[in-house]
Amino acid sequence: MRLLLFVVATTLVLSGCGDPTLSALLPQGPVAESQYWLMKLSVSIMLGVFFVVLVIFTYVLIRYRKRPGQDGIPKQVEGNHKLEILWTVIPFLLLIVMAVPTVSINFALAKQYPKEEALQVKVIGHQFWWEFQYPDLGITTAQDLYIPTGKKIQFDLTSADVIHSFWIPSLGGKMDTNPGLNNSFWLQADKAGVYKGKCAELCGASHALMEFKVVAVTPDEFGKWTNDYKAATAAAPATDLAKQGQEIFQKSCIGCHAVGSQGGNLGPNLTDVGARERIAGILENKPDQMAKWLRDPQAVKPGNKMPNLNLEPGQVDALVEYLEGLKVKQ
Ligand SMILES: [Cu+2]
Repeated sequence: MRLLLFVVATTLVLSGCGDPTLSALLPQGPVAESQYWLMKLSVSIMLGVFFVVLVIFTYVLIRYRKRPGQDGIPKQVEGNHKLEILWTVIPFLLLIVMAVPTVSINFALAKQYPKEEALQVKVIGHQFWWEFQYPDLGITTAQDLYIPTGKKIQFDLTSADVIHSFWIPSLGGKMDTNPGLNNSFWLQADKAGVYKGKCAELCGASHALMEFKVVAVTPDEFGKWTNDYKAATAAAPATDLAKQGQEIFQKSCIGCHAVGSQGGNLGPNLTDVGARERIAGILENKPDQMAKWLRDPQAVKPGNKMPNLNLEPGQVDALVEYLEGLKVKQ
């Protein structure tokens, strides 16, 4: 009865793991699919071996148990040639069955695609946010990674400070971003949608808050997004309050944050911050949440590099108005 309860409870808990935007067990692209296939192959082989051993073990326990009236130790057997060959050959074959697809898939996933065949994206991990550069498109953005569906994305990954790990579970396995080193791999999303990304390497106080989103759109929409993104850099603030916000931004924020190509690169590029899925990767993108972030960034994401600017309430309102207005048309 207890066992049954345990099984039911575990099933219920695990059924919560089926989020197609965040699960390696619900693959959404070819890389994730081949990795999932490898997982299934090795788990099936392991389970097969486990059950065969269990059955033989149980059979031997029962068949050769000590019976009433039996005295002394049983006949001792050693050096069975046939058995020894059998239990050497079977694991060897099983390892080959696992090794051949594992090695060939590994090589296929490590292939580097040139820009004719794949969209090139440079990923830079920062404490605690992600920078994305599209060198061939002249676009630098952060936190929301736009990609076209059905196309390979070739990543070049590095870090600006400590080791992070770039992970989009539903699109494929993770890859470390190391300071001073460049790693590369490719991923692809088959269906349009928003996939969740995580940092998978403990990198400081707000490691668990270092989230990002992958926004996969059709190739047409992606083309439109790139054009809009470039146009958005020139857009003027829509209201007087936003204009005030822009002035504050250009005095206090531009040393670290860029809009378009104007500004520093210590903090996230904010060209389309008003259109992003989240603020700082974790807060809902709403004016009150943006204000909460601006009033005290350290309270939201401890240890991040943005200082508390001690803004007056009026300045916060103006900045919120300006920043929420930074969008690319969709
Ligand atoms: Cu990290």
